[in-house]
Amino acid sequence: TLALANELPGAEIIVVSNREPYIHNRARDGEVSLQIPASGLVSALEPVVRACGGTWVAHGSGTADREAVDSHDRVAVPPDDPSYTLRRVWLSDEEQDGYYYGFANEGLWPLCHIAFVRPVFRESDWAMYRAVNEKFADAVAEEARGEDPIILIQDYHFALLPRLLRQRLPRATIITFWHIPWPNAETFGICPHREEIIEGLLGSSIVGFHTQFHCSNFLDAVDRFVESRIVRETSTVYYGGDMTRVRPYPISIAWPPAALRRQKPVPECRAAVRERLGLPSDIRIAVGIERFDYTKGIIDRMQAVDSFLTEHPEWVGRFALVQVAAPTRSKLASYRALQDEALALAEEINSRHGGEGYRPIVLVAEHHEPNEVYELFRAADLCIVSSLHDGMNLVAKEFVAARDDEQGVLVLSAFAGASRELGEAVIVNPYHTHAMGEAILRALDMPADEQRERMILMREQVRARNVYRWAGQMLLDAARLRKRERIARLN
Ligand code: GDG
Repeated sequence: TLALANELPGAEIIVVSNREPYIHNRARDGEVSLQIPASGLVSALEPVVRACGGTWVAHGSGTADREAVDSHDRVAVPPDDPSYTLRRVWLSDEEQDGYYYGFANEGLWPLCHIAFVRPVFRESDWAMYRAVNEKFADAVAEEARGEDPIILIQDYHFALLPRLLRQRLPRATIITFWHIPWPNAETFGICPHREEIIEGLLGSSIVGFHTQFHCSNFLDAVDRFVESRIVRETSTVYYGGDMTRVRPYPISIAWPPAALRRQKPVPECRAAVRERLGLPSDIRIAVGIERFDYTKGIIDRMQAVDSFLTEHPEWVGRFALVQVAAPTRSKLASYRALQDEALALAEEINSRHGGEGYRPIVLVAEHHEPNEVYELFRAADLCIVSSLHDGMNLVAKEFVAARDDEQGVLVLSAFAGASRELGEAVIVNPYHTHAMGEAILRALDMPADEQRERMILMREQVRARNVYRWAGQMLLDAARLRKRERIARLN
């Protein structure tokens, strides 16, 4: 942080995301409680903004958010140690339906994940998406004190925002990070608004993705759908009068993670979790933790457990999958259908392999506190991340960070960005049910020495390439750009 402050003397930092890092809710008893949302983006970015200060602009979504506001829709956060300003933007139900549920989550989310859920593009959603991007552009311009802030735009909700901000603040340094995959050009091409989306993003000084693969896909889409000049060697796009660099910044977690500080030793976590879930003390467990989303391969993971128990019946009664799935986007039919399907499948598998108090699949469809999440990671013999497609996946990195005992096996989808960095995991294809079942067996049989060797390498990777480095690298690139621009203006 100190080095960064030297590189960016007096720079003003503004982060924009849909989700706010602190949600104020009023409970039935009238008490206001503070919720920290289950989102990869917030887990990754919040520690950085805490360290740098500045302003975070986001949609105010909590039932008591408006009451928590001091003046002009601003509030100082975190509440117990105020270190930056949260500026809330208020959206009507109609705006939220069109921009968030509609265009962003029924259009762009399935489009970019190639998850075989057909993307839906409604004209009315697109109109709302454009209007909300304008609304955020006004809010950011209002918050900016100087002419050249550094603006960090987060995610697929704001593809049009970079260009709208470039018009309002021509000298700003705009860094846009796309947290989900960017599909190949052919797939992206089915989006009816592909040109506008690409032109919008090219208002950025830098566009970032998790992997080089997603950067290349983006450059291919630029090449195919807009008139521009691309220099592949430096990954730079010249479009109109603008120059945009396209760079990989693999996201990560804070090291050490805050929730690890309050954890008991691993044997105590193992005992506590087994007791709380009513499982025998000697049972081996796998954990899965995520938002209840169809890209995460929750159904496929349960099918793999089914295949494993069918092929290796000696494990019946000795192994269980503990699946935590926090409900998300439940307003959308595709999400409700997944929840129903998963509950029914868990019941069906449990009735076939279970009995006498034994359930091979323990499905808890509730949000958990970070402490409980880390306790589960520490209690587990293996963690299964079986995303069908995932930008990065922070759960994989959190599991590795949680295991300071250097034990435990990570079973990881080849289609999560994290598999590029965590090669010592047992890498699986979640579409290959039988092979994933065999991977579970391999993980359960893995000797302690081998677990340790693999875990040490993965922990080293997550420690060295932590979230401070992710944000730091983006800000250092911004600093270099600003210096170059200053020199160019001198000539
Ligand atoms: C997007 C991209 C990319 C989950 N359930 C609970 C809970 N979580 C936390 C996890 C983790 C976070 O939510 C999920 O992060 P992921 O990265 O795995 O996934 P997405 O939310 O889809 O995030 C993804 C990420 O953005 C960052 O760029 O990696 O590819 O899809 O931190 O621990 N946390 C709590 N209770 C839960 O029940 N407290």
